[in-house]
Amino acid sequence: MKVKKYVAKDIKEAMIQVRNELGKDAIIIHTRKIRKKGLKGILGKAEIEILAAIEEGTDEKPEKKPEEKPKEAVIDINRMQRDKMKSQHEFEVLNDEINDLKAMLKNVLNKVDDVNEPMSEESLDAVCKNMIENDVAKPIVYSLSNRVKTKYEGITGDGYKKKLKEEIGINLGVPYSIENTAGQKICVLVGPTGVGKTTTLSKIAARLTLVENKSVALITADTFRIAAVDQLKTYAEILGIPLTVIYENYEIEKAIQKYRDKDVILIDTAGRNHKDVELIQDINFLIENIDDPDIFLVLSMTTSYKNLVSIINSYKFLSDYKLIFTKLDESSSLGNILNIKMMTGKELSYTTFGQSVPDDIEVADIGKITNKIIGGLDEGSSN
Ligand SMILES: Nc1nc2c(ncn2[C@@H]2O[C@H](COP(=O)(O)OP(=O)(O)OP(=O)(O)O)[C@@H](O)[C@H]2O)c(=O)[nH]1
Ligand SMILES: [Mg+2]
Repeated sequence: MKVKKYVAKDIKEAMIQVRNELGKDAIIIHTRKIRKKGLKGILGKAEIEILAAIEEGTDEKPEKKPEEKPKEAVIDINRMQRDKMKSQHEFEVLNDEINDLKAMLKNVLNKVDDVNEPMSEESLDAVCKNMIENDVAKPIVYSLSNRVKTKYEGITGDGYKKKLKEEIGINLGVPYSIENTAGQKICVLVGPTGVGKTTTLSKIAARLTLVENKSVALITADTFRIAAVDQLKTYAEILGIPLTVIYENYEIEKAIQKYRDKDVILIDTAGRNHKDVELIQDINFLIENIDDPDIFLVLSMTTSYKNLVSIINSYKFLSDYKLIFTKLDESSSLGNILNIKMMTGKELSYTTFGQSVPDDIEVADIGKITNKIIGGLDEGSSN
């Protein structure tokens, strides 16, 4: 018996080879689909391998070429194919399986590409690095980033950045503004020396008077510096609003009584060295004479994180207060706004970004602050 193996691109071609070489009496021993080795073989088209045999002594002469006897050749092939229906069916099943495998492999490769393409880890690190660069405290960066990664599994690139921005926005909260609150408001500005309390108070007074049409009165308890009263008197005169100077804490009650009819009473205090605990706590004697005050702790963006933490600690005795951040124009990063907001849990209110009264103030713009903290997104106008 003569046995021979044939390889062709499909069964039809293989059978023609068998018939041409071994004749029409050839027996098919087995057929199978084969692939070349390696990735090319996996992804490329499979070939058909046929093992055929012919009894020695039988007419081995190949038939004439199919082109010469096309009808007979076709009939032959059909017969042989019918004989081997079972094998062919197996081919088809195998073929389907291979196609499925190919599709699966392609899918897996695509997925690998998806993960690698934006180099997600790198882009996550870049956003975090940017936040750290913008002075956001590392534990806050890690915590926010992890929160986003946990909430939105597998998030990367711009999507991650957007969600992180949203998370920062949530943590910064909705800022408080005096003009949006009903009833009489008595606001006291406190904070370290030279941070911009008097200037900010003048800006708020101007906004309320000129833009919001509110009736406003000013009280200053800052008689530490001779110029302090004059500074506020000037703004009060320009705005056409009353100003009362108090020299002792207890006088505040009477002064407030005087302005019963006003929508807003703004009270300025002397800047205090936050390391002088006694001096700082003196503010309590003023506050305890005020019914339901809105206290604003004024902090400058030019103060270091370490000092801001120390200031916050020295004002711990205040049961509640809002945060005002000044001098954003003098700071290249706004990370400390997020740090202090998250550390204290107190409401944000205004930010100021220049010396000009009344222009350089706004109710904290969370979008702008967030963009500046994250970096790489549109930053808006202030500073
Ligand atoms: N660049 C910049 N300067 C500001 C801003 N706000 C206030 N200043 C300036 O900071 C300086 C101090 O401002 P004040 O309003 O007197 O500060 P203060 O906290 O009242 O100071 P004390 O009453 O002495 O504690 C002034 O020169 C202001 O013009 C701001 O947002 N940006
Ligand atoms: Mg002042």
